[in-house]
Amino acid sequence: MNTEIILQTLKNTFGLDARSKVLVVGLGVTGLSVAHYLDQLSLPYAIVDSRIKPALMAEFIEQHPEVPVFTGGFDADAFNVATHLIVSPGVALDEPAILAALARGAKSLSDIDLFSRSVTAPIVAITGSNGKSTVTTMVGDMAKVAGKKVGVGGNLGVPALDLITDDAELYVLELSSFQLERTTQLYAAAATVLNISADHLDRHASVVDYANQKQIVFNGTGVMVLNVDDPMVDAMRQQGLGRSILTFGLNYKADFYIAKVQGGDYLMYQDQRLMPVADLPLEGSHNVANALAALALGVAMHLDMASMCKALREFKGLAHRMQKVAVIKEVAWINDSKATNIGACVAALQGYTHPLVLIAGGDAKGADMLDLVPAIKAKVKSVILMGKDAALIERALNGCVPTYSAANMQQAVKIAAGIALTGDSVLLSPACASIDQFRDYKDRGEQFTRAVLALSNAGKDKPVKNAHGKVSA
Ligand code: UMA
Ligand code: ADP
Repeated sequence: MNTEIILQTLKNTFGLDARSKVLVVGLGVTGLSVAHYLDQLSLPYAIVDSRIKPALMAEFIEQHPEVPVFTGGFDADAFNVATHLIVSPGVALDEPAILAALARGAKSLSDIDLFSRSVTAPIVAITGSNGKSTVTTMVGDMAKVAGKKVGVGGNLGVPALDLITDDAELYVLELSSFQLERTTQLYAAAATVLNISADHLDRHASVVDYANQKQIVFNGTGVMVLNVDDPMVDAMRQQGLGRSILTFGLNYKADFYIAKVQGGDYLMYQDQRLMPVADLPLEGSHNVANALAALALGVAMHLDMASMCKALREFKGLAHRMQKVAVIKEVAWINDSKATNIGACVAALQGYTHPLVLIAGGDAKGADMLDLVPAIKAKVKSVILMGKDAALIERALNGCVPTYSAANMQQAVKIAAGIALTGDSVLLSPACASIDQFRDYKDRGEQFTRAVLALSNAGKDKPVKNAHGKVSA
């Protein structure tokens, strides 16, 4: 890191220097990465977290005994003196303490702002409701196969600021709507909104508001990659005045599309045949769309086509996304725990042509579960519901398929084992967030996997339905 240049840039861009009172809001992995970054620049700061004992606090205090840390609420005094707030994505920007500080003249910036103003290598930025992690990983793999030194992270896991290295030639960032809504300085060389479906409506006022936050990804100049199958994304071409456009689509002719050539389906770039769809190792048409998006971003960054196709052929897929856990007595058990919204669950269901038992439910995050009904009606023979908003889904389904309720994942798997017949699949694709019952989606997927692997013949007894279609297992 060239600290001198970065310090100058921070001063010019944000008015931030050693005299500023910087308040890092949230002591999670983002807050820690910001702290580490400020340490490297010898800029002072304080940290605030509304939890009494954030998980990373002990480690932080041990390493930074001199840094003021306020926990157990948003300390008014800390906010009153702050000139700059660096707010973690999980903290809502309409927290009263934050609004008061901004009204008093404090500036708000994000870890992504700091990152973008500190690196010289180009940034590929990927957002959307679903497929972000998959496409981010695909583009990262493509760059690696092409021999580039690439940093891959953001919402995917490793915070952007922790990716900074002097020899990086490219950064590939997955960005959430929360990260984008607080970012003004991204300037990505290539950017995409993969798709828009209702998500995080507990934090955004409406789908339109959520889509508006997503299109912040296109600020600046470079290439914008647009999904022509998605009307809300396609409409964003009007916003990207400073950007050239590359398009992808499964249903319409785009720059990157699918064509039948001599009886086989091919991934195409304009008139160029790239590779057979059958060579893609991932299931589901949504993953074909993801591959097209990744190719478009790679072309925007001038990666060579042979390396990109090789990376796609070798792509293993990510855990908890349509992951086959086991086949037991000719029933396939699929872990799609990362389906935390309706769009992801619908995409999963669309890929099926044989009978399906679905395990769904959790925290709906304000989404309208009626949007789930047509796909369930078309593809699913029974639904096992669990979690905080199970009743919302049950009400939306209104008896169009049999439903069962489960108190926990072990029970859900046991019920599914009792219902599924030879040739069926059992799919965990909850359409909801996991936090009401699990640590996170990984914990949910792991509990599912453990329960499936522990299935015994004794656990496969048929469940008994009561008069309301509920089951006692
Ligand atoms: N906190 C408060 N007050 C609040 C909310 C949170 O003090 O009102 C504190 C918590 O006590 C905790 C800290 O903030 O100590 C956590 O901060 P955070 O929630 O912003 O989470 P991080 O650990 O910094 O992780 C974040 C992303 N988390 C969220 O956006 C919720 C991670 O995405 C991301 O990987 C990481 O930054 C690195 O960029 C996770 C996620 O669930 C995977 N993202 C959502 C999604 O994909 O749907 C958006
Ligand atoms: P994100 O990072 O946006 O959450 P992931 O790649 O982690 O995306 O996938 C999350 C969920 O969305 C998984 O259930 C996956 O099967 C599904 N999914 C992946 N790509 C798409 C897509 N293009 N459209 C709809 N659903 C998708």
